[in-house]
Amino acid sequence: MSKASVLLAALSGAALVAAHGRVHHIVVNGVYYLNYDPTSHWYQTNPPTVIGWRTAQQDLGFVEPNNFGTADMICHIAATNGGGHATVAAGDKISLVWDPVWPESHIGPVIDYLAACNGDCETASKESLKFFKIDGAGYDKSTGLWAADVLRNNGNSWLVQIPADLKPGNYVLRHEIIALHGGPNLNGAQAYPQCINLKVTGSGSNLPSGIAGTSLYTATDPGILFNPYVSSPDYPVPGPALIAGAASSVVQSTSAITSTASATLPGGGSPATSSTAPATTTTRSSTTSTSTSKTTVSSTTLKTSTVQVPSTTAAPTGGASQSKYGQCGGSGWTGPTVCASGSSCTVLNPWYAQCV
Ligand SMILES: [Cu+2]
Repeated sequence: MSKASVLLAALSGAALVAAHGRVHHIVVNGVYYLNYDPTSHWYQTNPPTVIGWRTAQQDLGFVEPNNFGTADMICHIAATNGGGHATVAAGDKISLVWDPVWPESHIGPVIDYLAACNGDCETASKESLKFFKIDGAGYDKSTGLWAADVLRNNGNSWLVQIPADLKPGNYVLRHEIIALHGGPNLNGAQAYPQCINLKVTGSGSNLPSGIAGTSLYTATDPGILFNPYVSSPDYPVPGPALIAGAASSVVQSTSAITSTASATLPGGGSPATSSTAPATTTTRSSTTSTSTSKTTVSSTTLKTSTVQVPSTTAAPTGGASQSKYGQCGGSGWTGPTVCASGSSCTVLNPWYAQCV
């Protein structure tokens, strides 16, 4: 391999890492919990024990509709149980903070599910989890915003409320953005599910019934195979109905961080190692401090960022042309770059060009 092709390979790898996104951390009542980080933990010999499920999606990518019926749809690609959990009270609101900033082009819904683990979520079989929908926001005609826009405008975070009457116990929170920029085409939508282990406390008795993660959606659901490029779209949020009493979302706000915590192990202990800080490419740090009447707590949160280096778009392989609203370019794209008549290839961002 020449030096130039080695460099190109390295650059395209960097671009893949920079694309899309994942939940970087959550904030519960001011307490910061690191989530699983596929861009760094995957490569570490002793990654920190975190509340999030480990996945094989190091490129921060997505599950495509062709795979909606497979186990990859439950908690993302080749997911395995998170090693610990966070404790929340029924009725608490949890802030799920994404990184990097969600791309403006990736319009779509934000949806949250819970599933009871019937034991420790750290060892539950993902195939046995039965998910029920606790919120699901799509397109808001009054504001002209998609839920993904609201998320980005809300400090790149989404606020989820645990039902106040939920039966105490261990639950997997399945949080998801579905990007619809390719939605007009079959298999064009992109699901970004993220799973986090929660121990829910309280005195409620409500345990809604749910369905398997492999049964949430199909590739041809009206909210999956959907053209968002119309004015004021009538968008049906896909998946099962919301549980009784649930709203499409709570009013969004961000959550100040007042302290950090490690994931709690099954049985209540703390992880032996304390390497909770994000590793590798830490380029910026910010210190937040919050005063209360009793005490002053300060904590330092580290934000990872990755240099975004899009690679050049590969040349088309043949005479095939892309249909309107289909992808026609972007980093790593090897499909058609010529658009069907009546549309032209428009670059939305370094990772995505579309026939519009
Ligand atoms: Cu993307």
